[in-house]
Amino acid sequence: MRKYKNLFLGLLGVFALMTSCNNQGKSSSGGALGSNAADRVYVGPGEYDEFYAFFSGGYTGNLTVYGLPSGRMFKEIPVFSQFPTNGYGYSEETKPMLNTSFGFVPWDDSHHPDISQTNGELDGRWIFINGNNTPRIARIDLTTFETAEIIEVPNSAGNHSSSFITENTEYVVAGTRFAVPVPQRDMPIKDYKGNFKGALSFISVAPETGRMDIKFQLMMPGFNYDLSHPGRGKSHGWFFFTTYNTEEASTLLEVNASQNDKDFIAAVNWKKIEEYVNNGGGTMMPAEYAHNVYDDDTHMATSTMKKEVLTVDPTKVPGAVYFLPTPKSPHGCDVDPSGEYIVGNGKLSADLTVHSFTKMLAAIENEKFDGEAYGIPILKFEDVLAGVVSQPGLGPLHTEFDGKGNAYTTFFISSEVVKWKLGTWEVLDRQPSYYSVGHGMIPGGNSQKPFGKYFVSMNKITKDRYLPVGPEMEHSAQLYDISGDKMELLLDFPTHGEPHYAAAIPAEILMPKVKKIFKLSENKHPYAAITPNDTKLVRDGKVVHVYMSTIRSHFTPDNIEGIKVGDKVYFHVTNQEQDFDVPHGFAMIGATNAELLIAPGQTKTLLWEPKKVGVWPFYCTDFCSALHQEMQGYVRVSPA
Ligand code: CUK
Ligand code: CUA
Repeated sequence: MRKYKNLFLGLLGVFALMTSCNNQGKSSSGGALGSNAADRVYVGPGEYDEFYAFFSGGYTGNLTVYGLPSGRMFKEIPVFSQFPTNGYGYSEETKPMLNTSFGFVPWDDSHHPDISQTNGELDGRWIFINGNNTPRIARIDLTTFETAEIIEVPNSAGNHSSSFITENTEYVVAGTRFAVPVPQRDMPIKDYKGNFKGALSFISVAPETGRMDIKFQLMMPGFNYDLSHPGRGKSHGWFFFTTYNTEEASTLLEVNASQNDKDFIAAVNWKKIEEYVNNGGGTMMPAEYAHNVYDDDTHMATSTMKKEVLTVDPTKVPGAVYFLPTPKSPHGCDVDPSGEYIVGNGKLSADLTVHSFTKMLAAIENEKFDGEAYGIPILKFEDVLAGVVSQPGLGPLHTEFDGKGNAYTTFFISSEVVKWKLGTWEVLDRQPSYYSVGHGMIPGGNSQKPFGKYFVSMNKITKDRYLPVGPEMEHSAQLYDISGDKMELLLDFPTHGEPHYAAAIPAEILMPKVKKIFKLSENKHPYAAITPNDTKLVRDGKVVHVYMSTIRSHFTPDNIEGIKVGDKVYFHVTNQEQDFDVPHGFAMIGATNAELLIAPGQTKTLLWEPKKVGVWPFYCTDFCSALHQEMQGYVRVSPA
């Protein structure tokens, strides 16, 4: 333990040194800039990028869309956070998306996007992302780039080892970072050990609709489940989770946690558990969680509160769960495209540990056990080990694969990306990252078929890379060309929020699926104004519904009378345009929510509660035509 402590302090020292070195004023481009870098990232006016890249927004709670190789940002997709730009989470239609068992939670911390797959290859139907803080998983529809569904994950806290998907998108998997009492109750924190649980949730995804449902929760010992990855190919049917704090300390000061020389990678045979629950296994337990679904036809979200969840005790399903000892607080848990290698990045270890799936099966078969933890067999380290990448850098976090037999691991502390060979474990190349890289990403790197042309590093520290903008900077990504033997740095570009992870897909797969308008004729919104005759004002007590239409360059109706102080006025605005990229906005003076941005064919609703007598204007916020400034109207508000 003392030895280990010294290593830890040593790592911190190196980190301090590194950051202080980087602090010496303006850097150059930072070493090996690829030749013709500008040409290789330049996407000319009117040209398209080769890849769509989706970056998690971290503490923005959202997801941003970039083009690669240009590094241009195309969109921010609101997911877990209210978004004034288009009224998400403010409009009546989208508010239910942010319901949880804790009430309305209009913010989260999103970490890991993952794109849906068919037969282990990216299919571009949906992208999933986790809400880390108030545990939730979201599904974004990649035909509309809108959040289609959010499911809360009960019995969890710090939904971090999420949201990774199996190779046919059978499941999106969520693992709890914080172990908690299950069910939640008032108990002494010091009694954590042996009493808290770590829920690993297997959320089924309906093949056609994508609809999510918690199939079962595996109630694991109270470790911290940090990251996860599905098996693929030969290991399809298994899921792997890194753990830390297997000491189960309630305070993670270094003296308490990290005592164990090795933590675990938990290997879960989900197919076996699926069979067990399909045959009536498991225990239904009370659990409140919200399930929110956005309907593209009505353009409305509904929120349902669920009351129970199926839980599984891993010791009741023999052969379903094993622990693979892995040195020192492994963070990333990455499975190579063949499904054979499971890379455990022990962030406090000097080496990279790679386990073999084949050897794991043999060790299970031959009962090569090294004791057990809470009834779960621990496999012998030597019997599952495929190899070790020896001292490649400091602070390994995450590994990606190029599909050509190479792996790329990010090193937070030594601030670099290291390329090494699967099977021989030799280091082939290294490039610095500026600075302190977290995840890396290769398009399709989470699938059986990566597109190993680019590697993107997502860096935590941006100082001295861009014009300073005060003490707070956006994070930064760097694009490397990895098509040759050596990685070549091509480009820096700022990202938005904290992009923990990203996922990318070739534009040629996704672009043909993208919707350009919503068909007005298919608009099933109950308050839609599809034809000019549908616009009207309907009063029901103090509630007023305004069925309003908007089309260049007019709102109908645009002079509204008969409204009184204290009314609740719902403006249901239908955009009757049927041309690509002609949205209209709607903003009302004194509205305490936000504006609306209404896509062609869509209906959105703003609630306005007038407080003052007078004649009050509204207008279109999106410059839509030469007569944009003429898109305006008045509401007369009379005394109550
Ligand atoms: S991550 Cu979430 S703490 Cu290494 Cu996947 Cu950044
Ligand atoms: Cu409609 Cu501006």
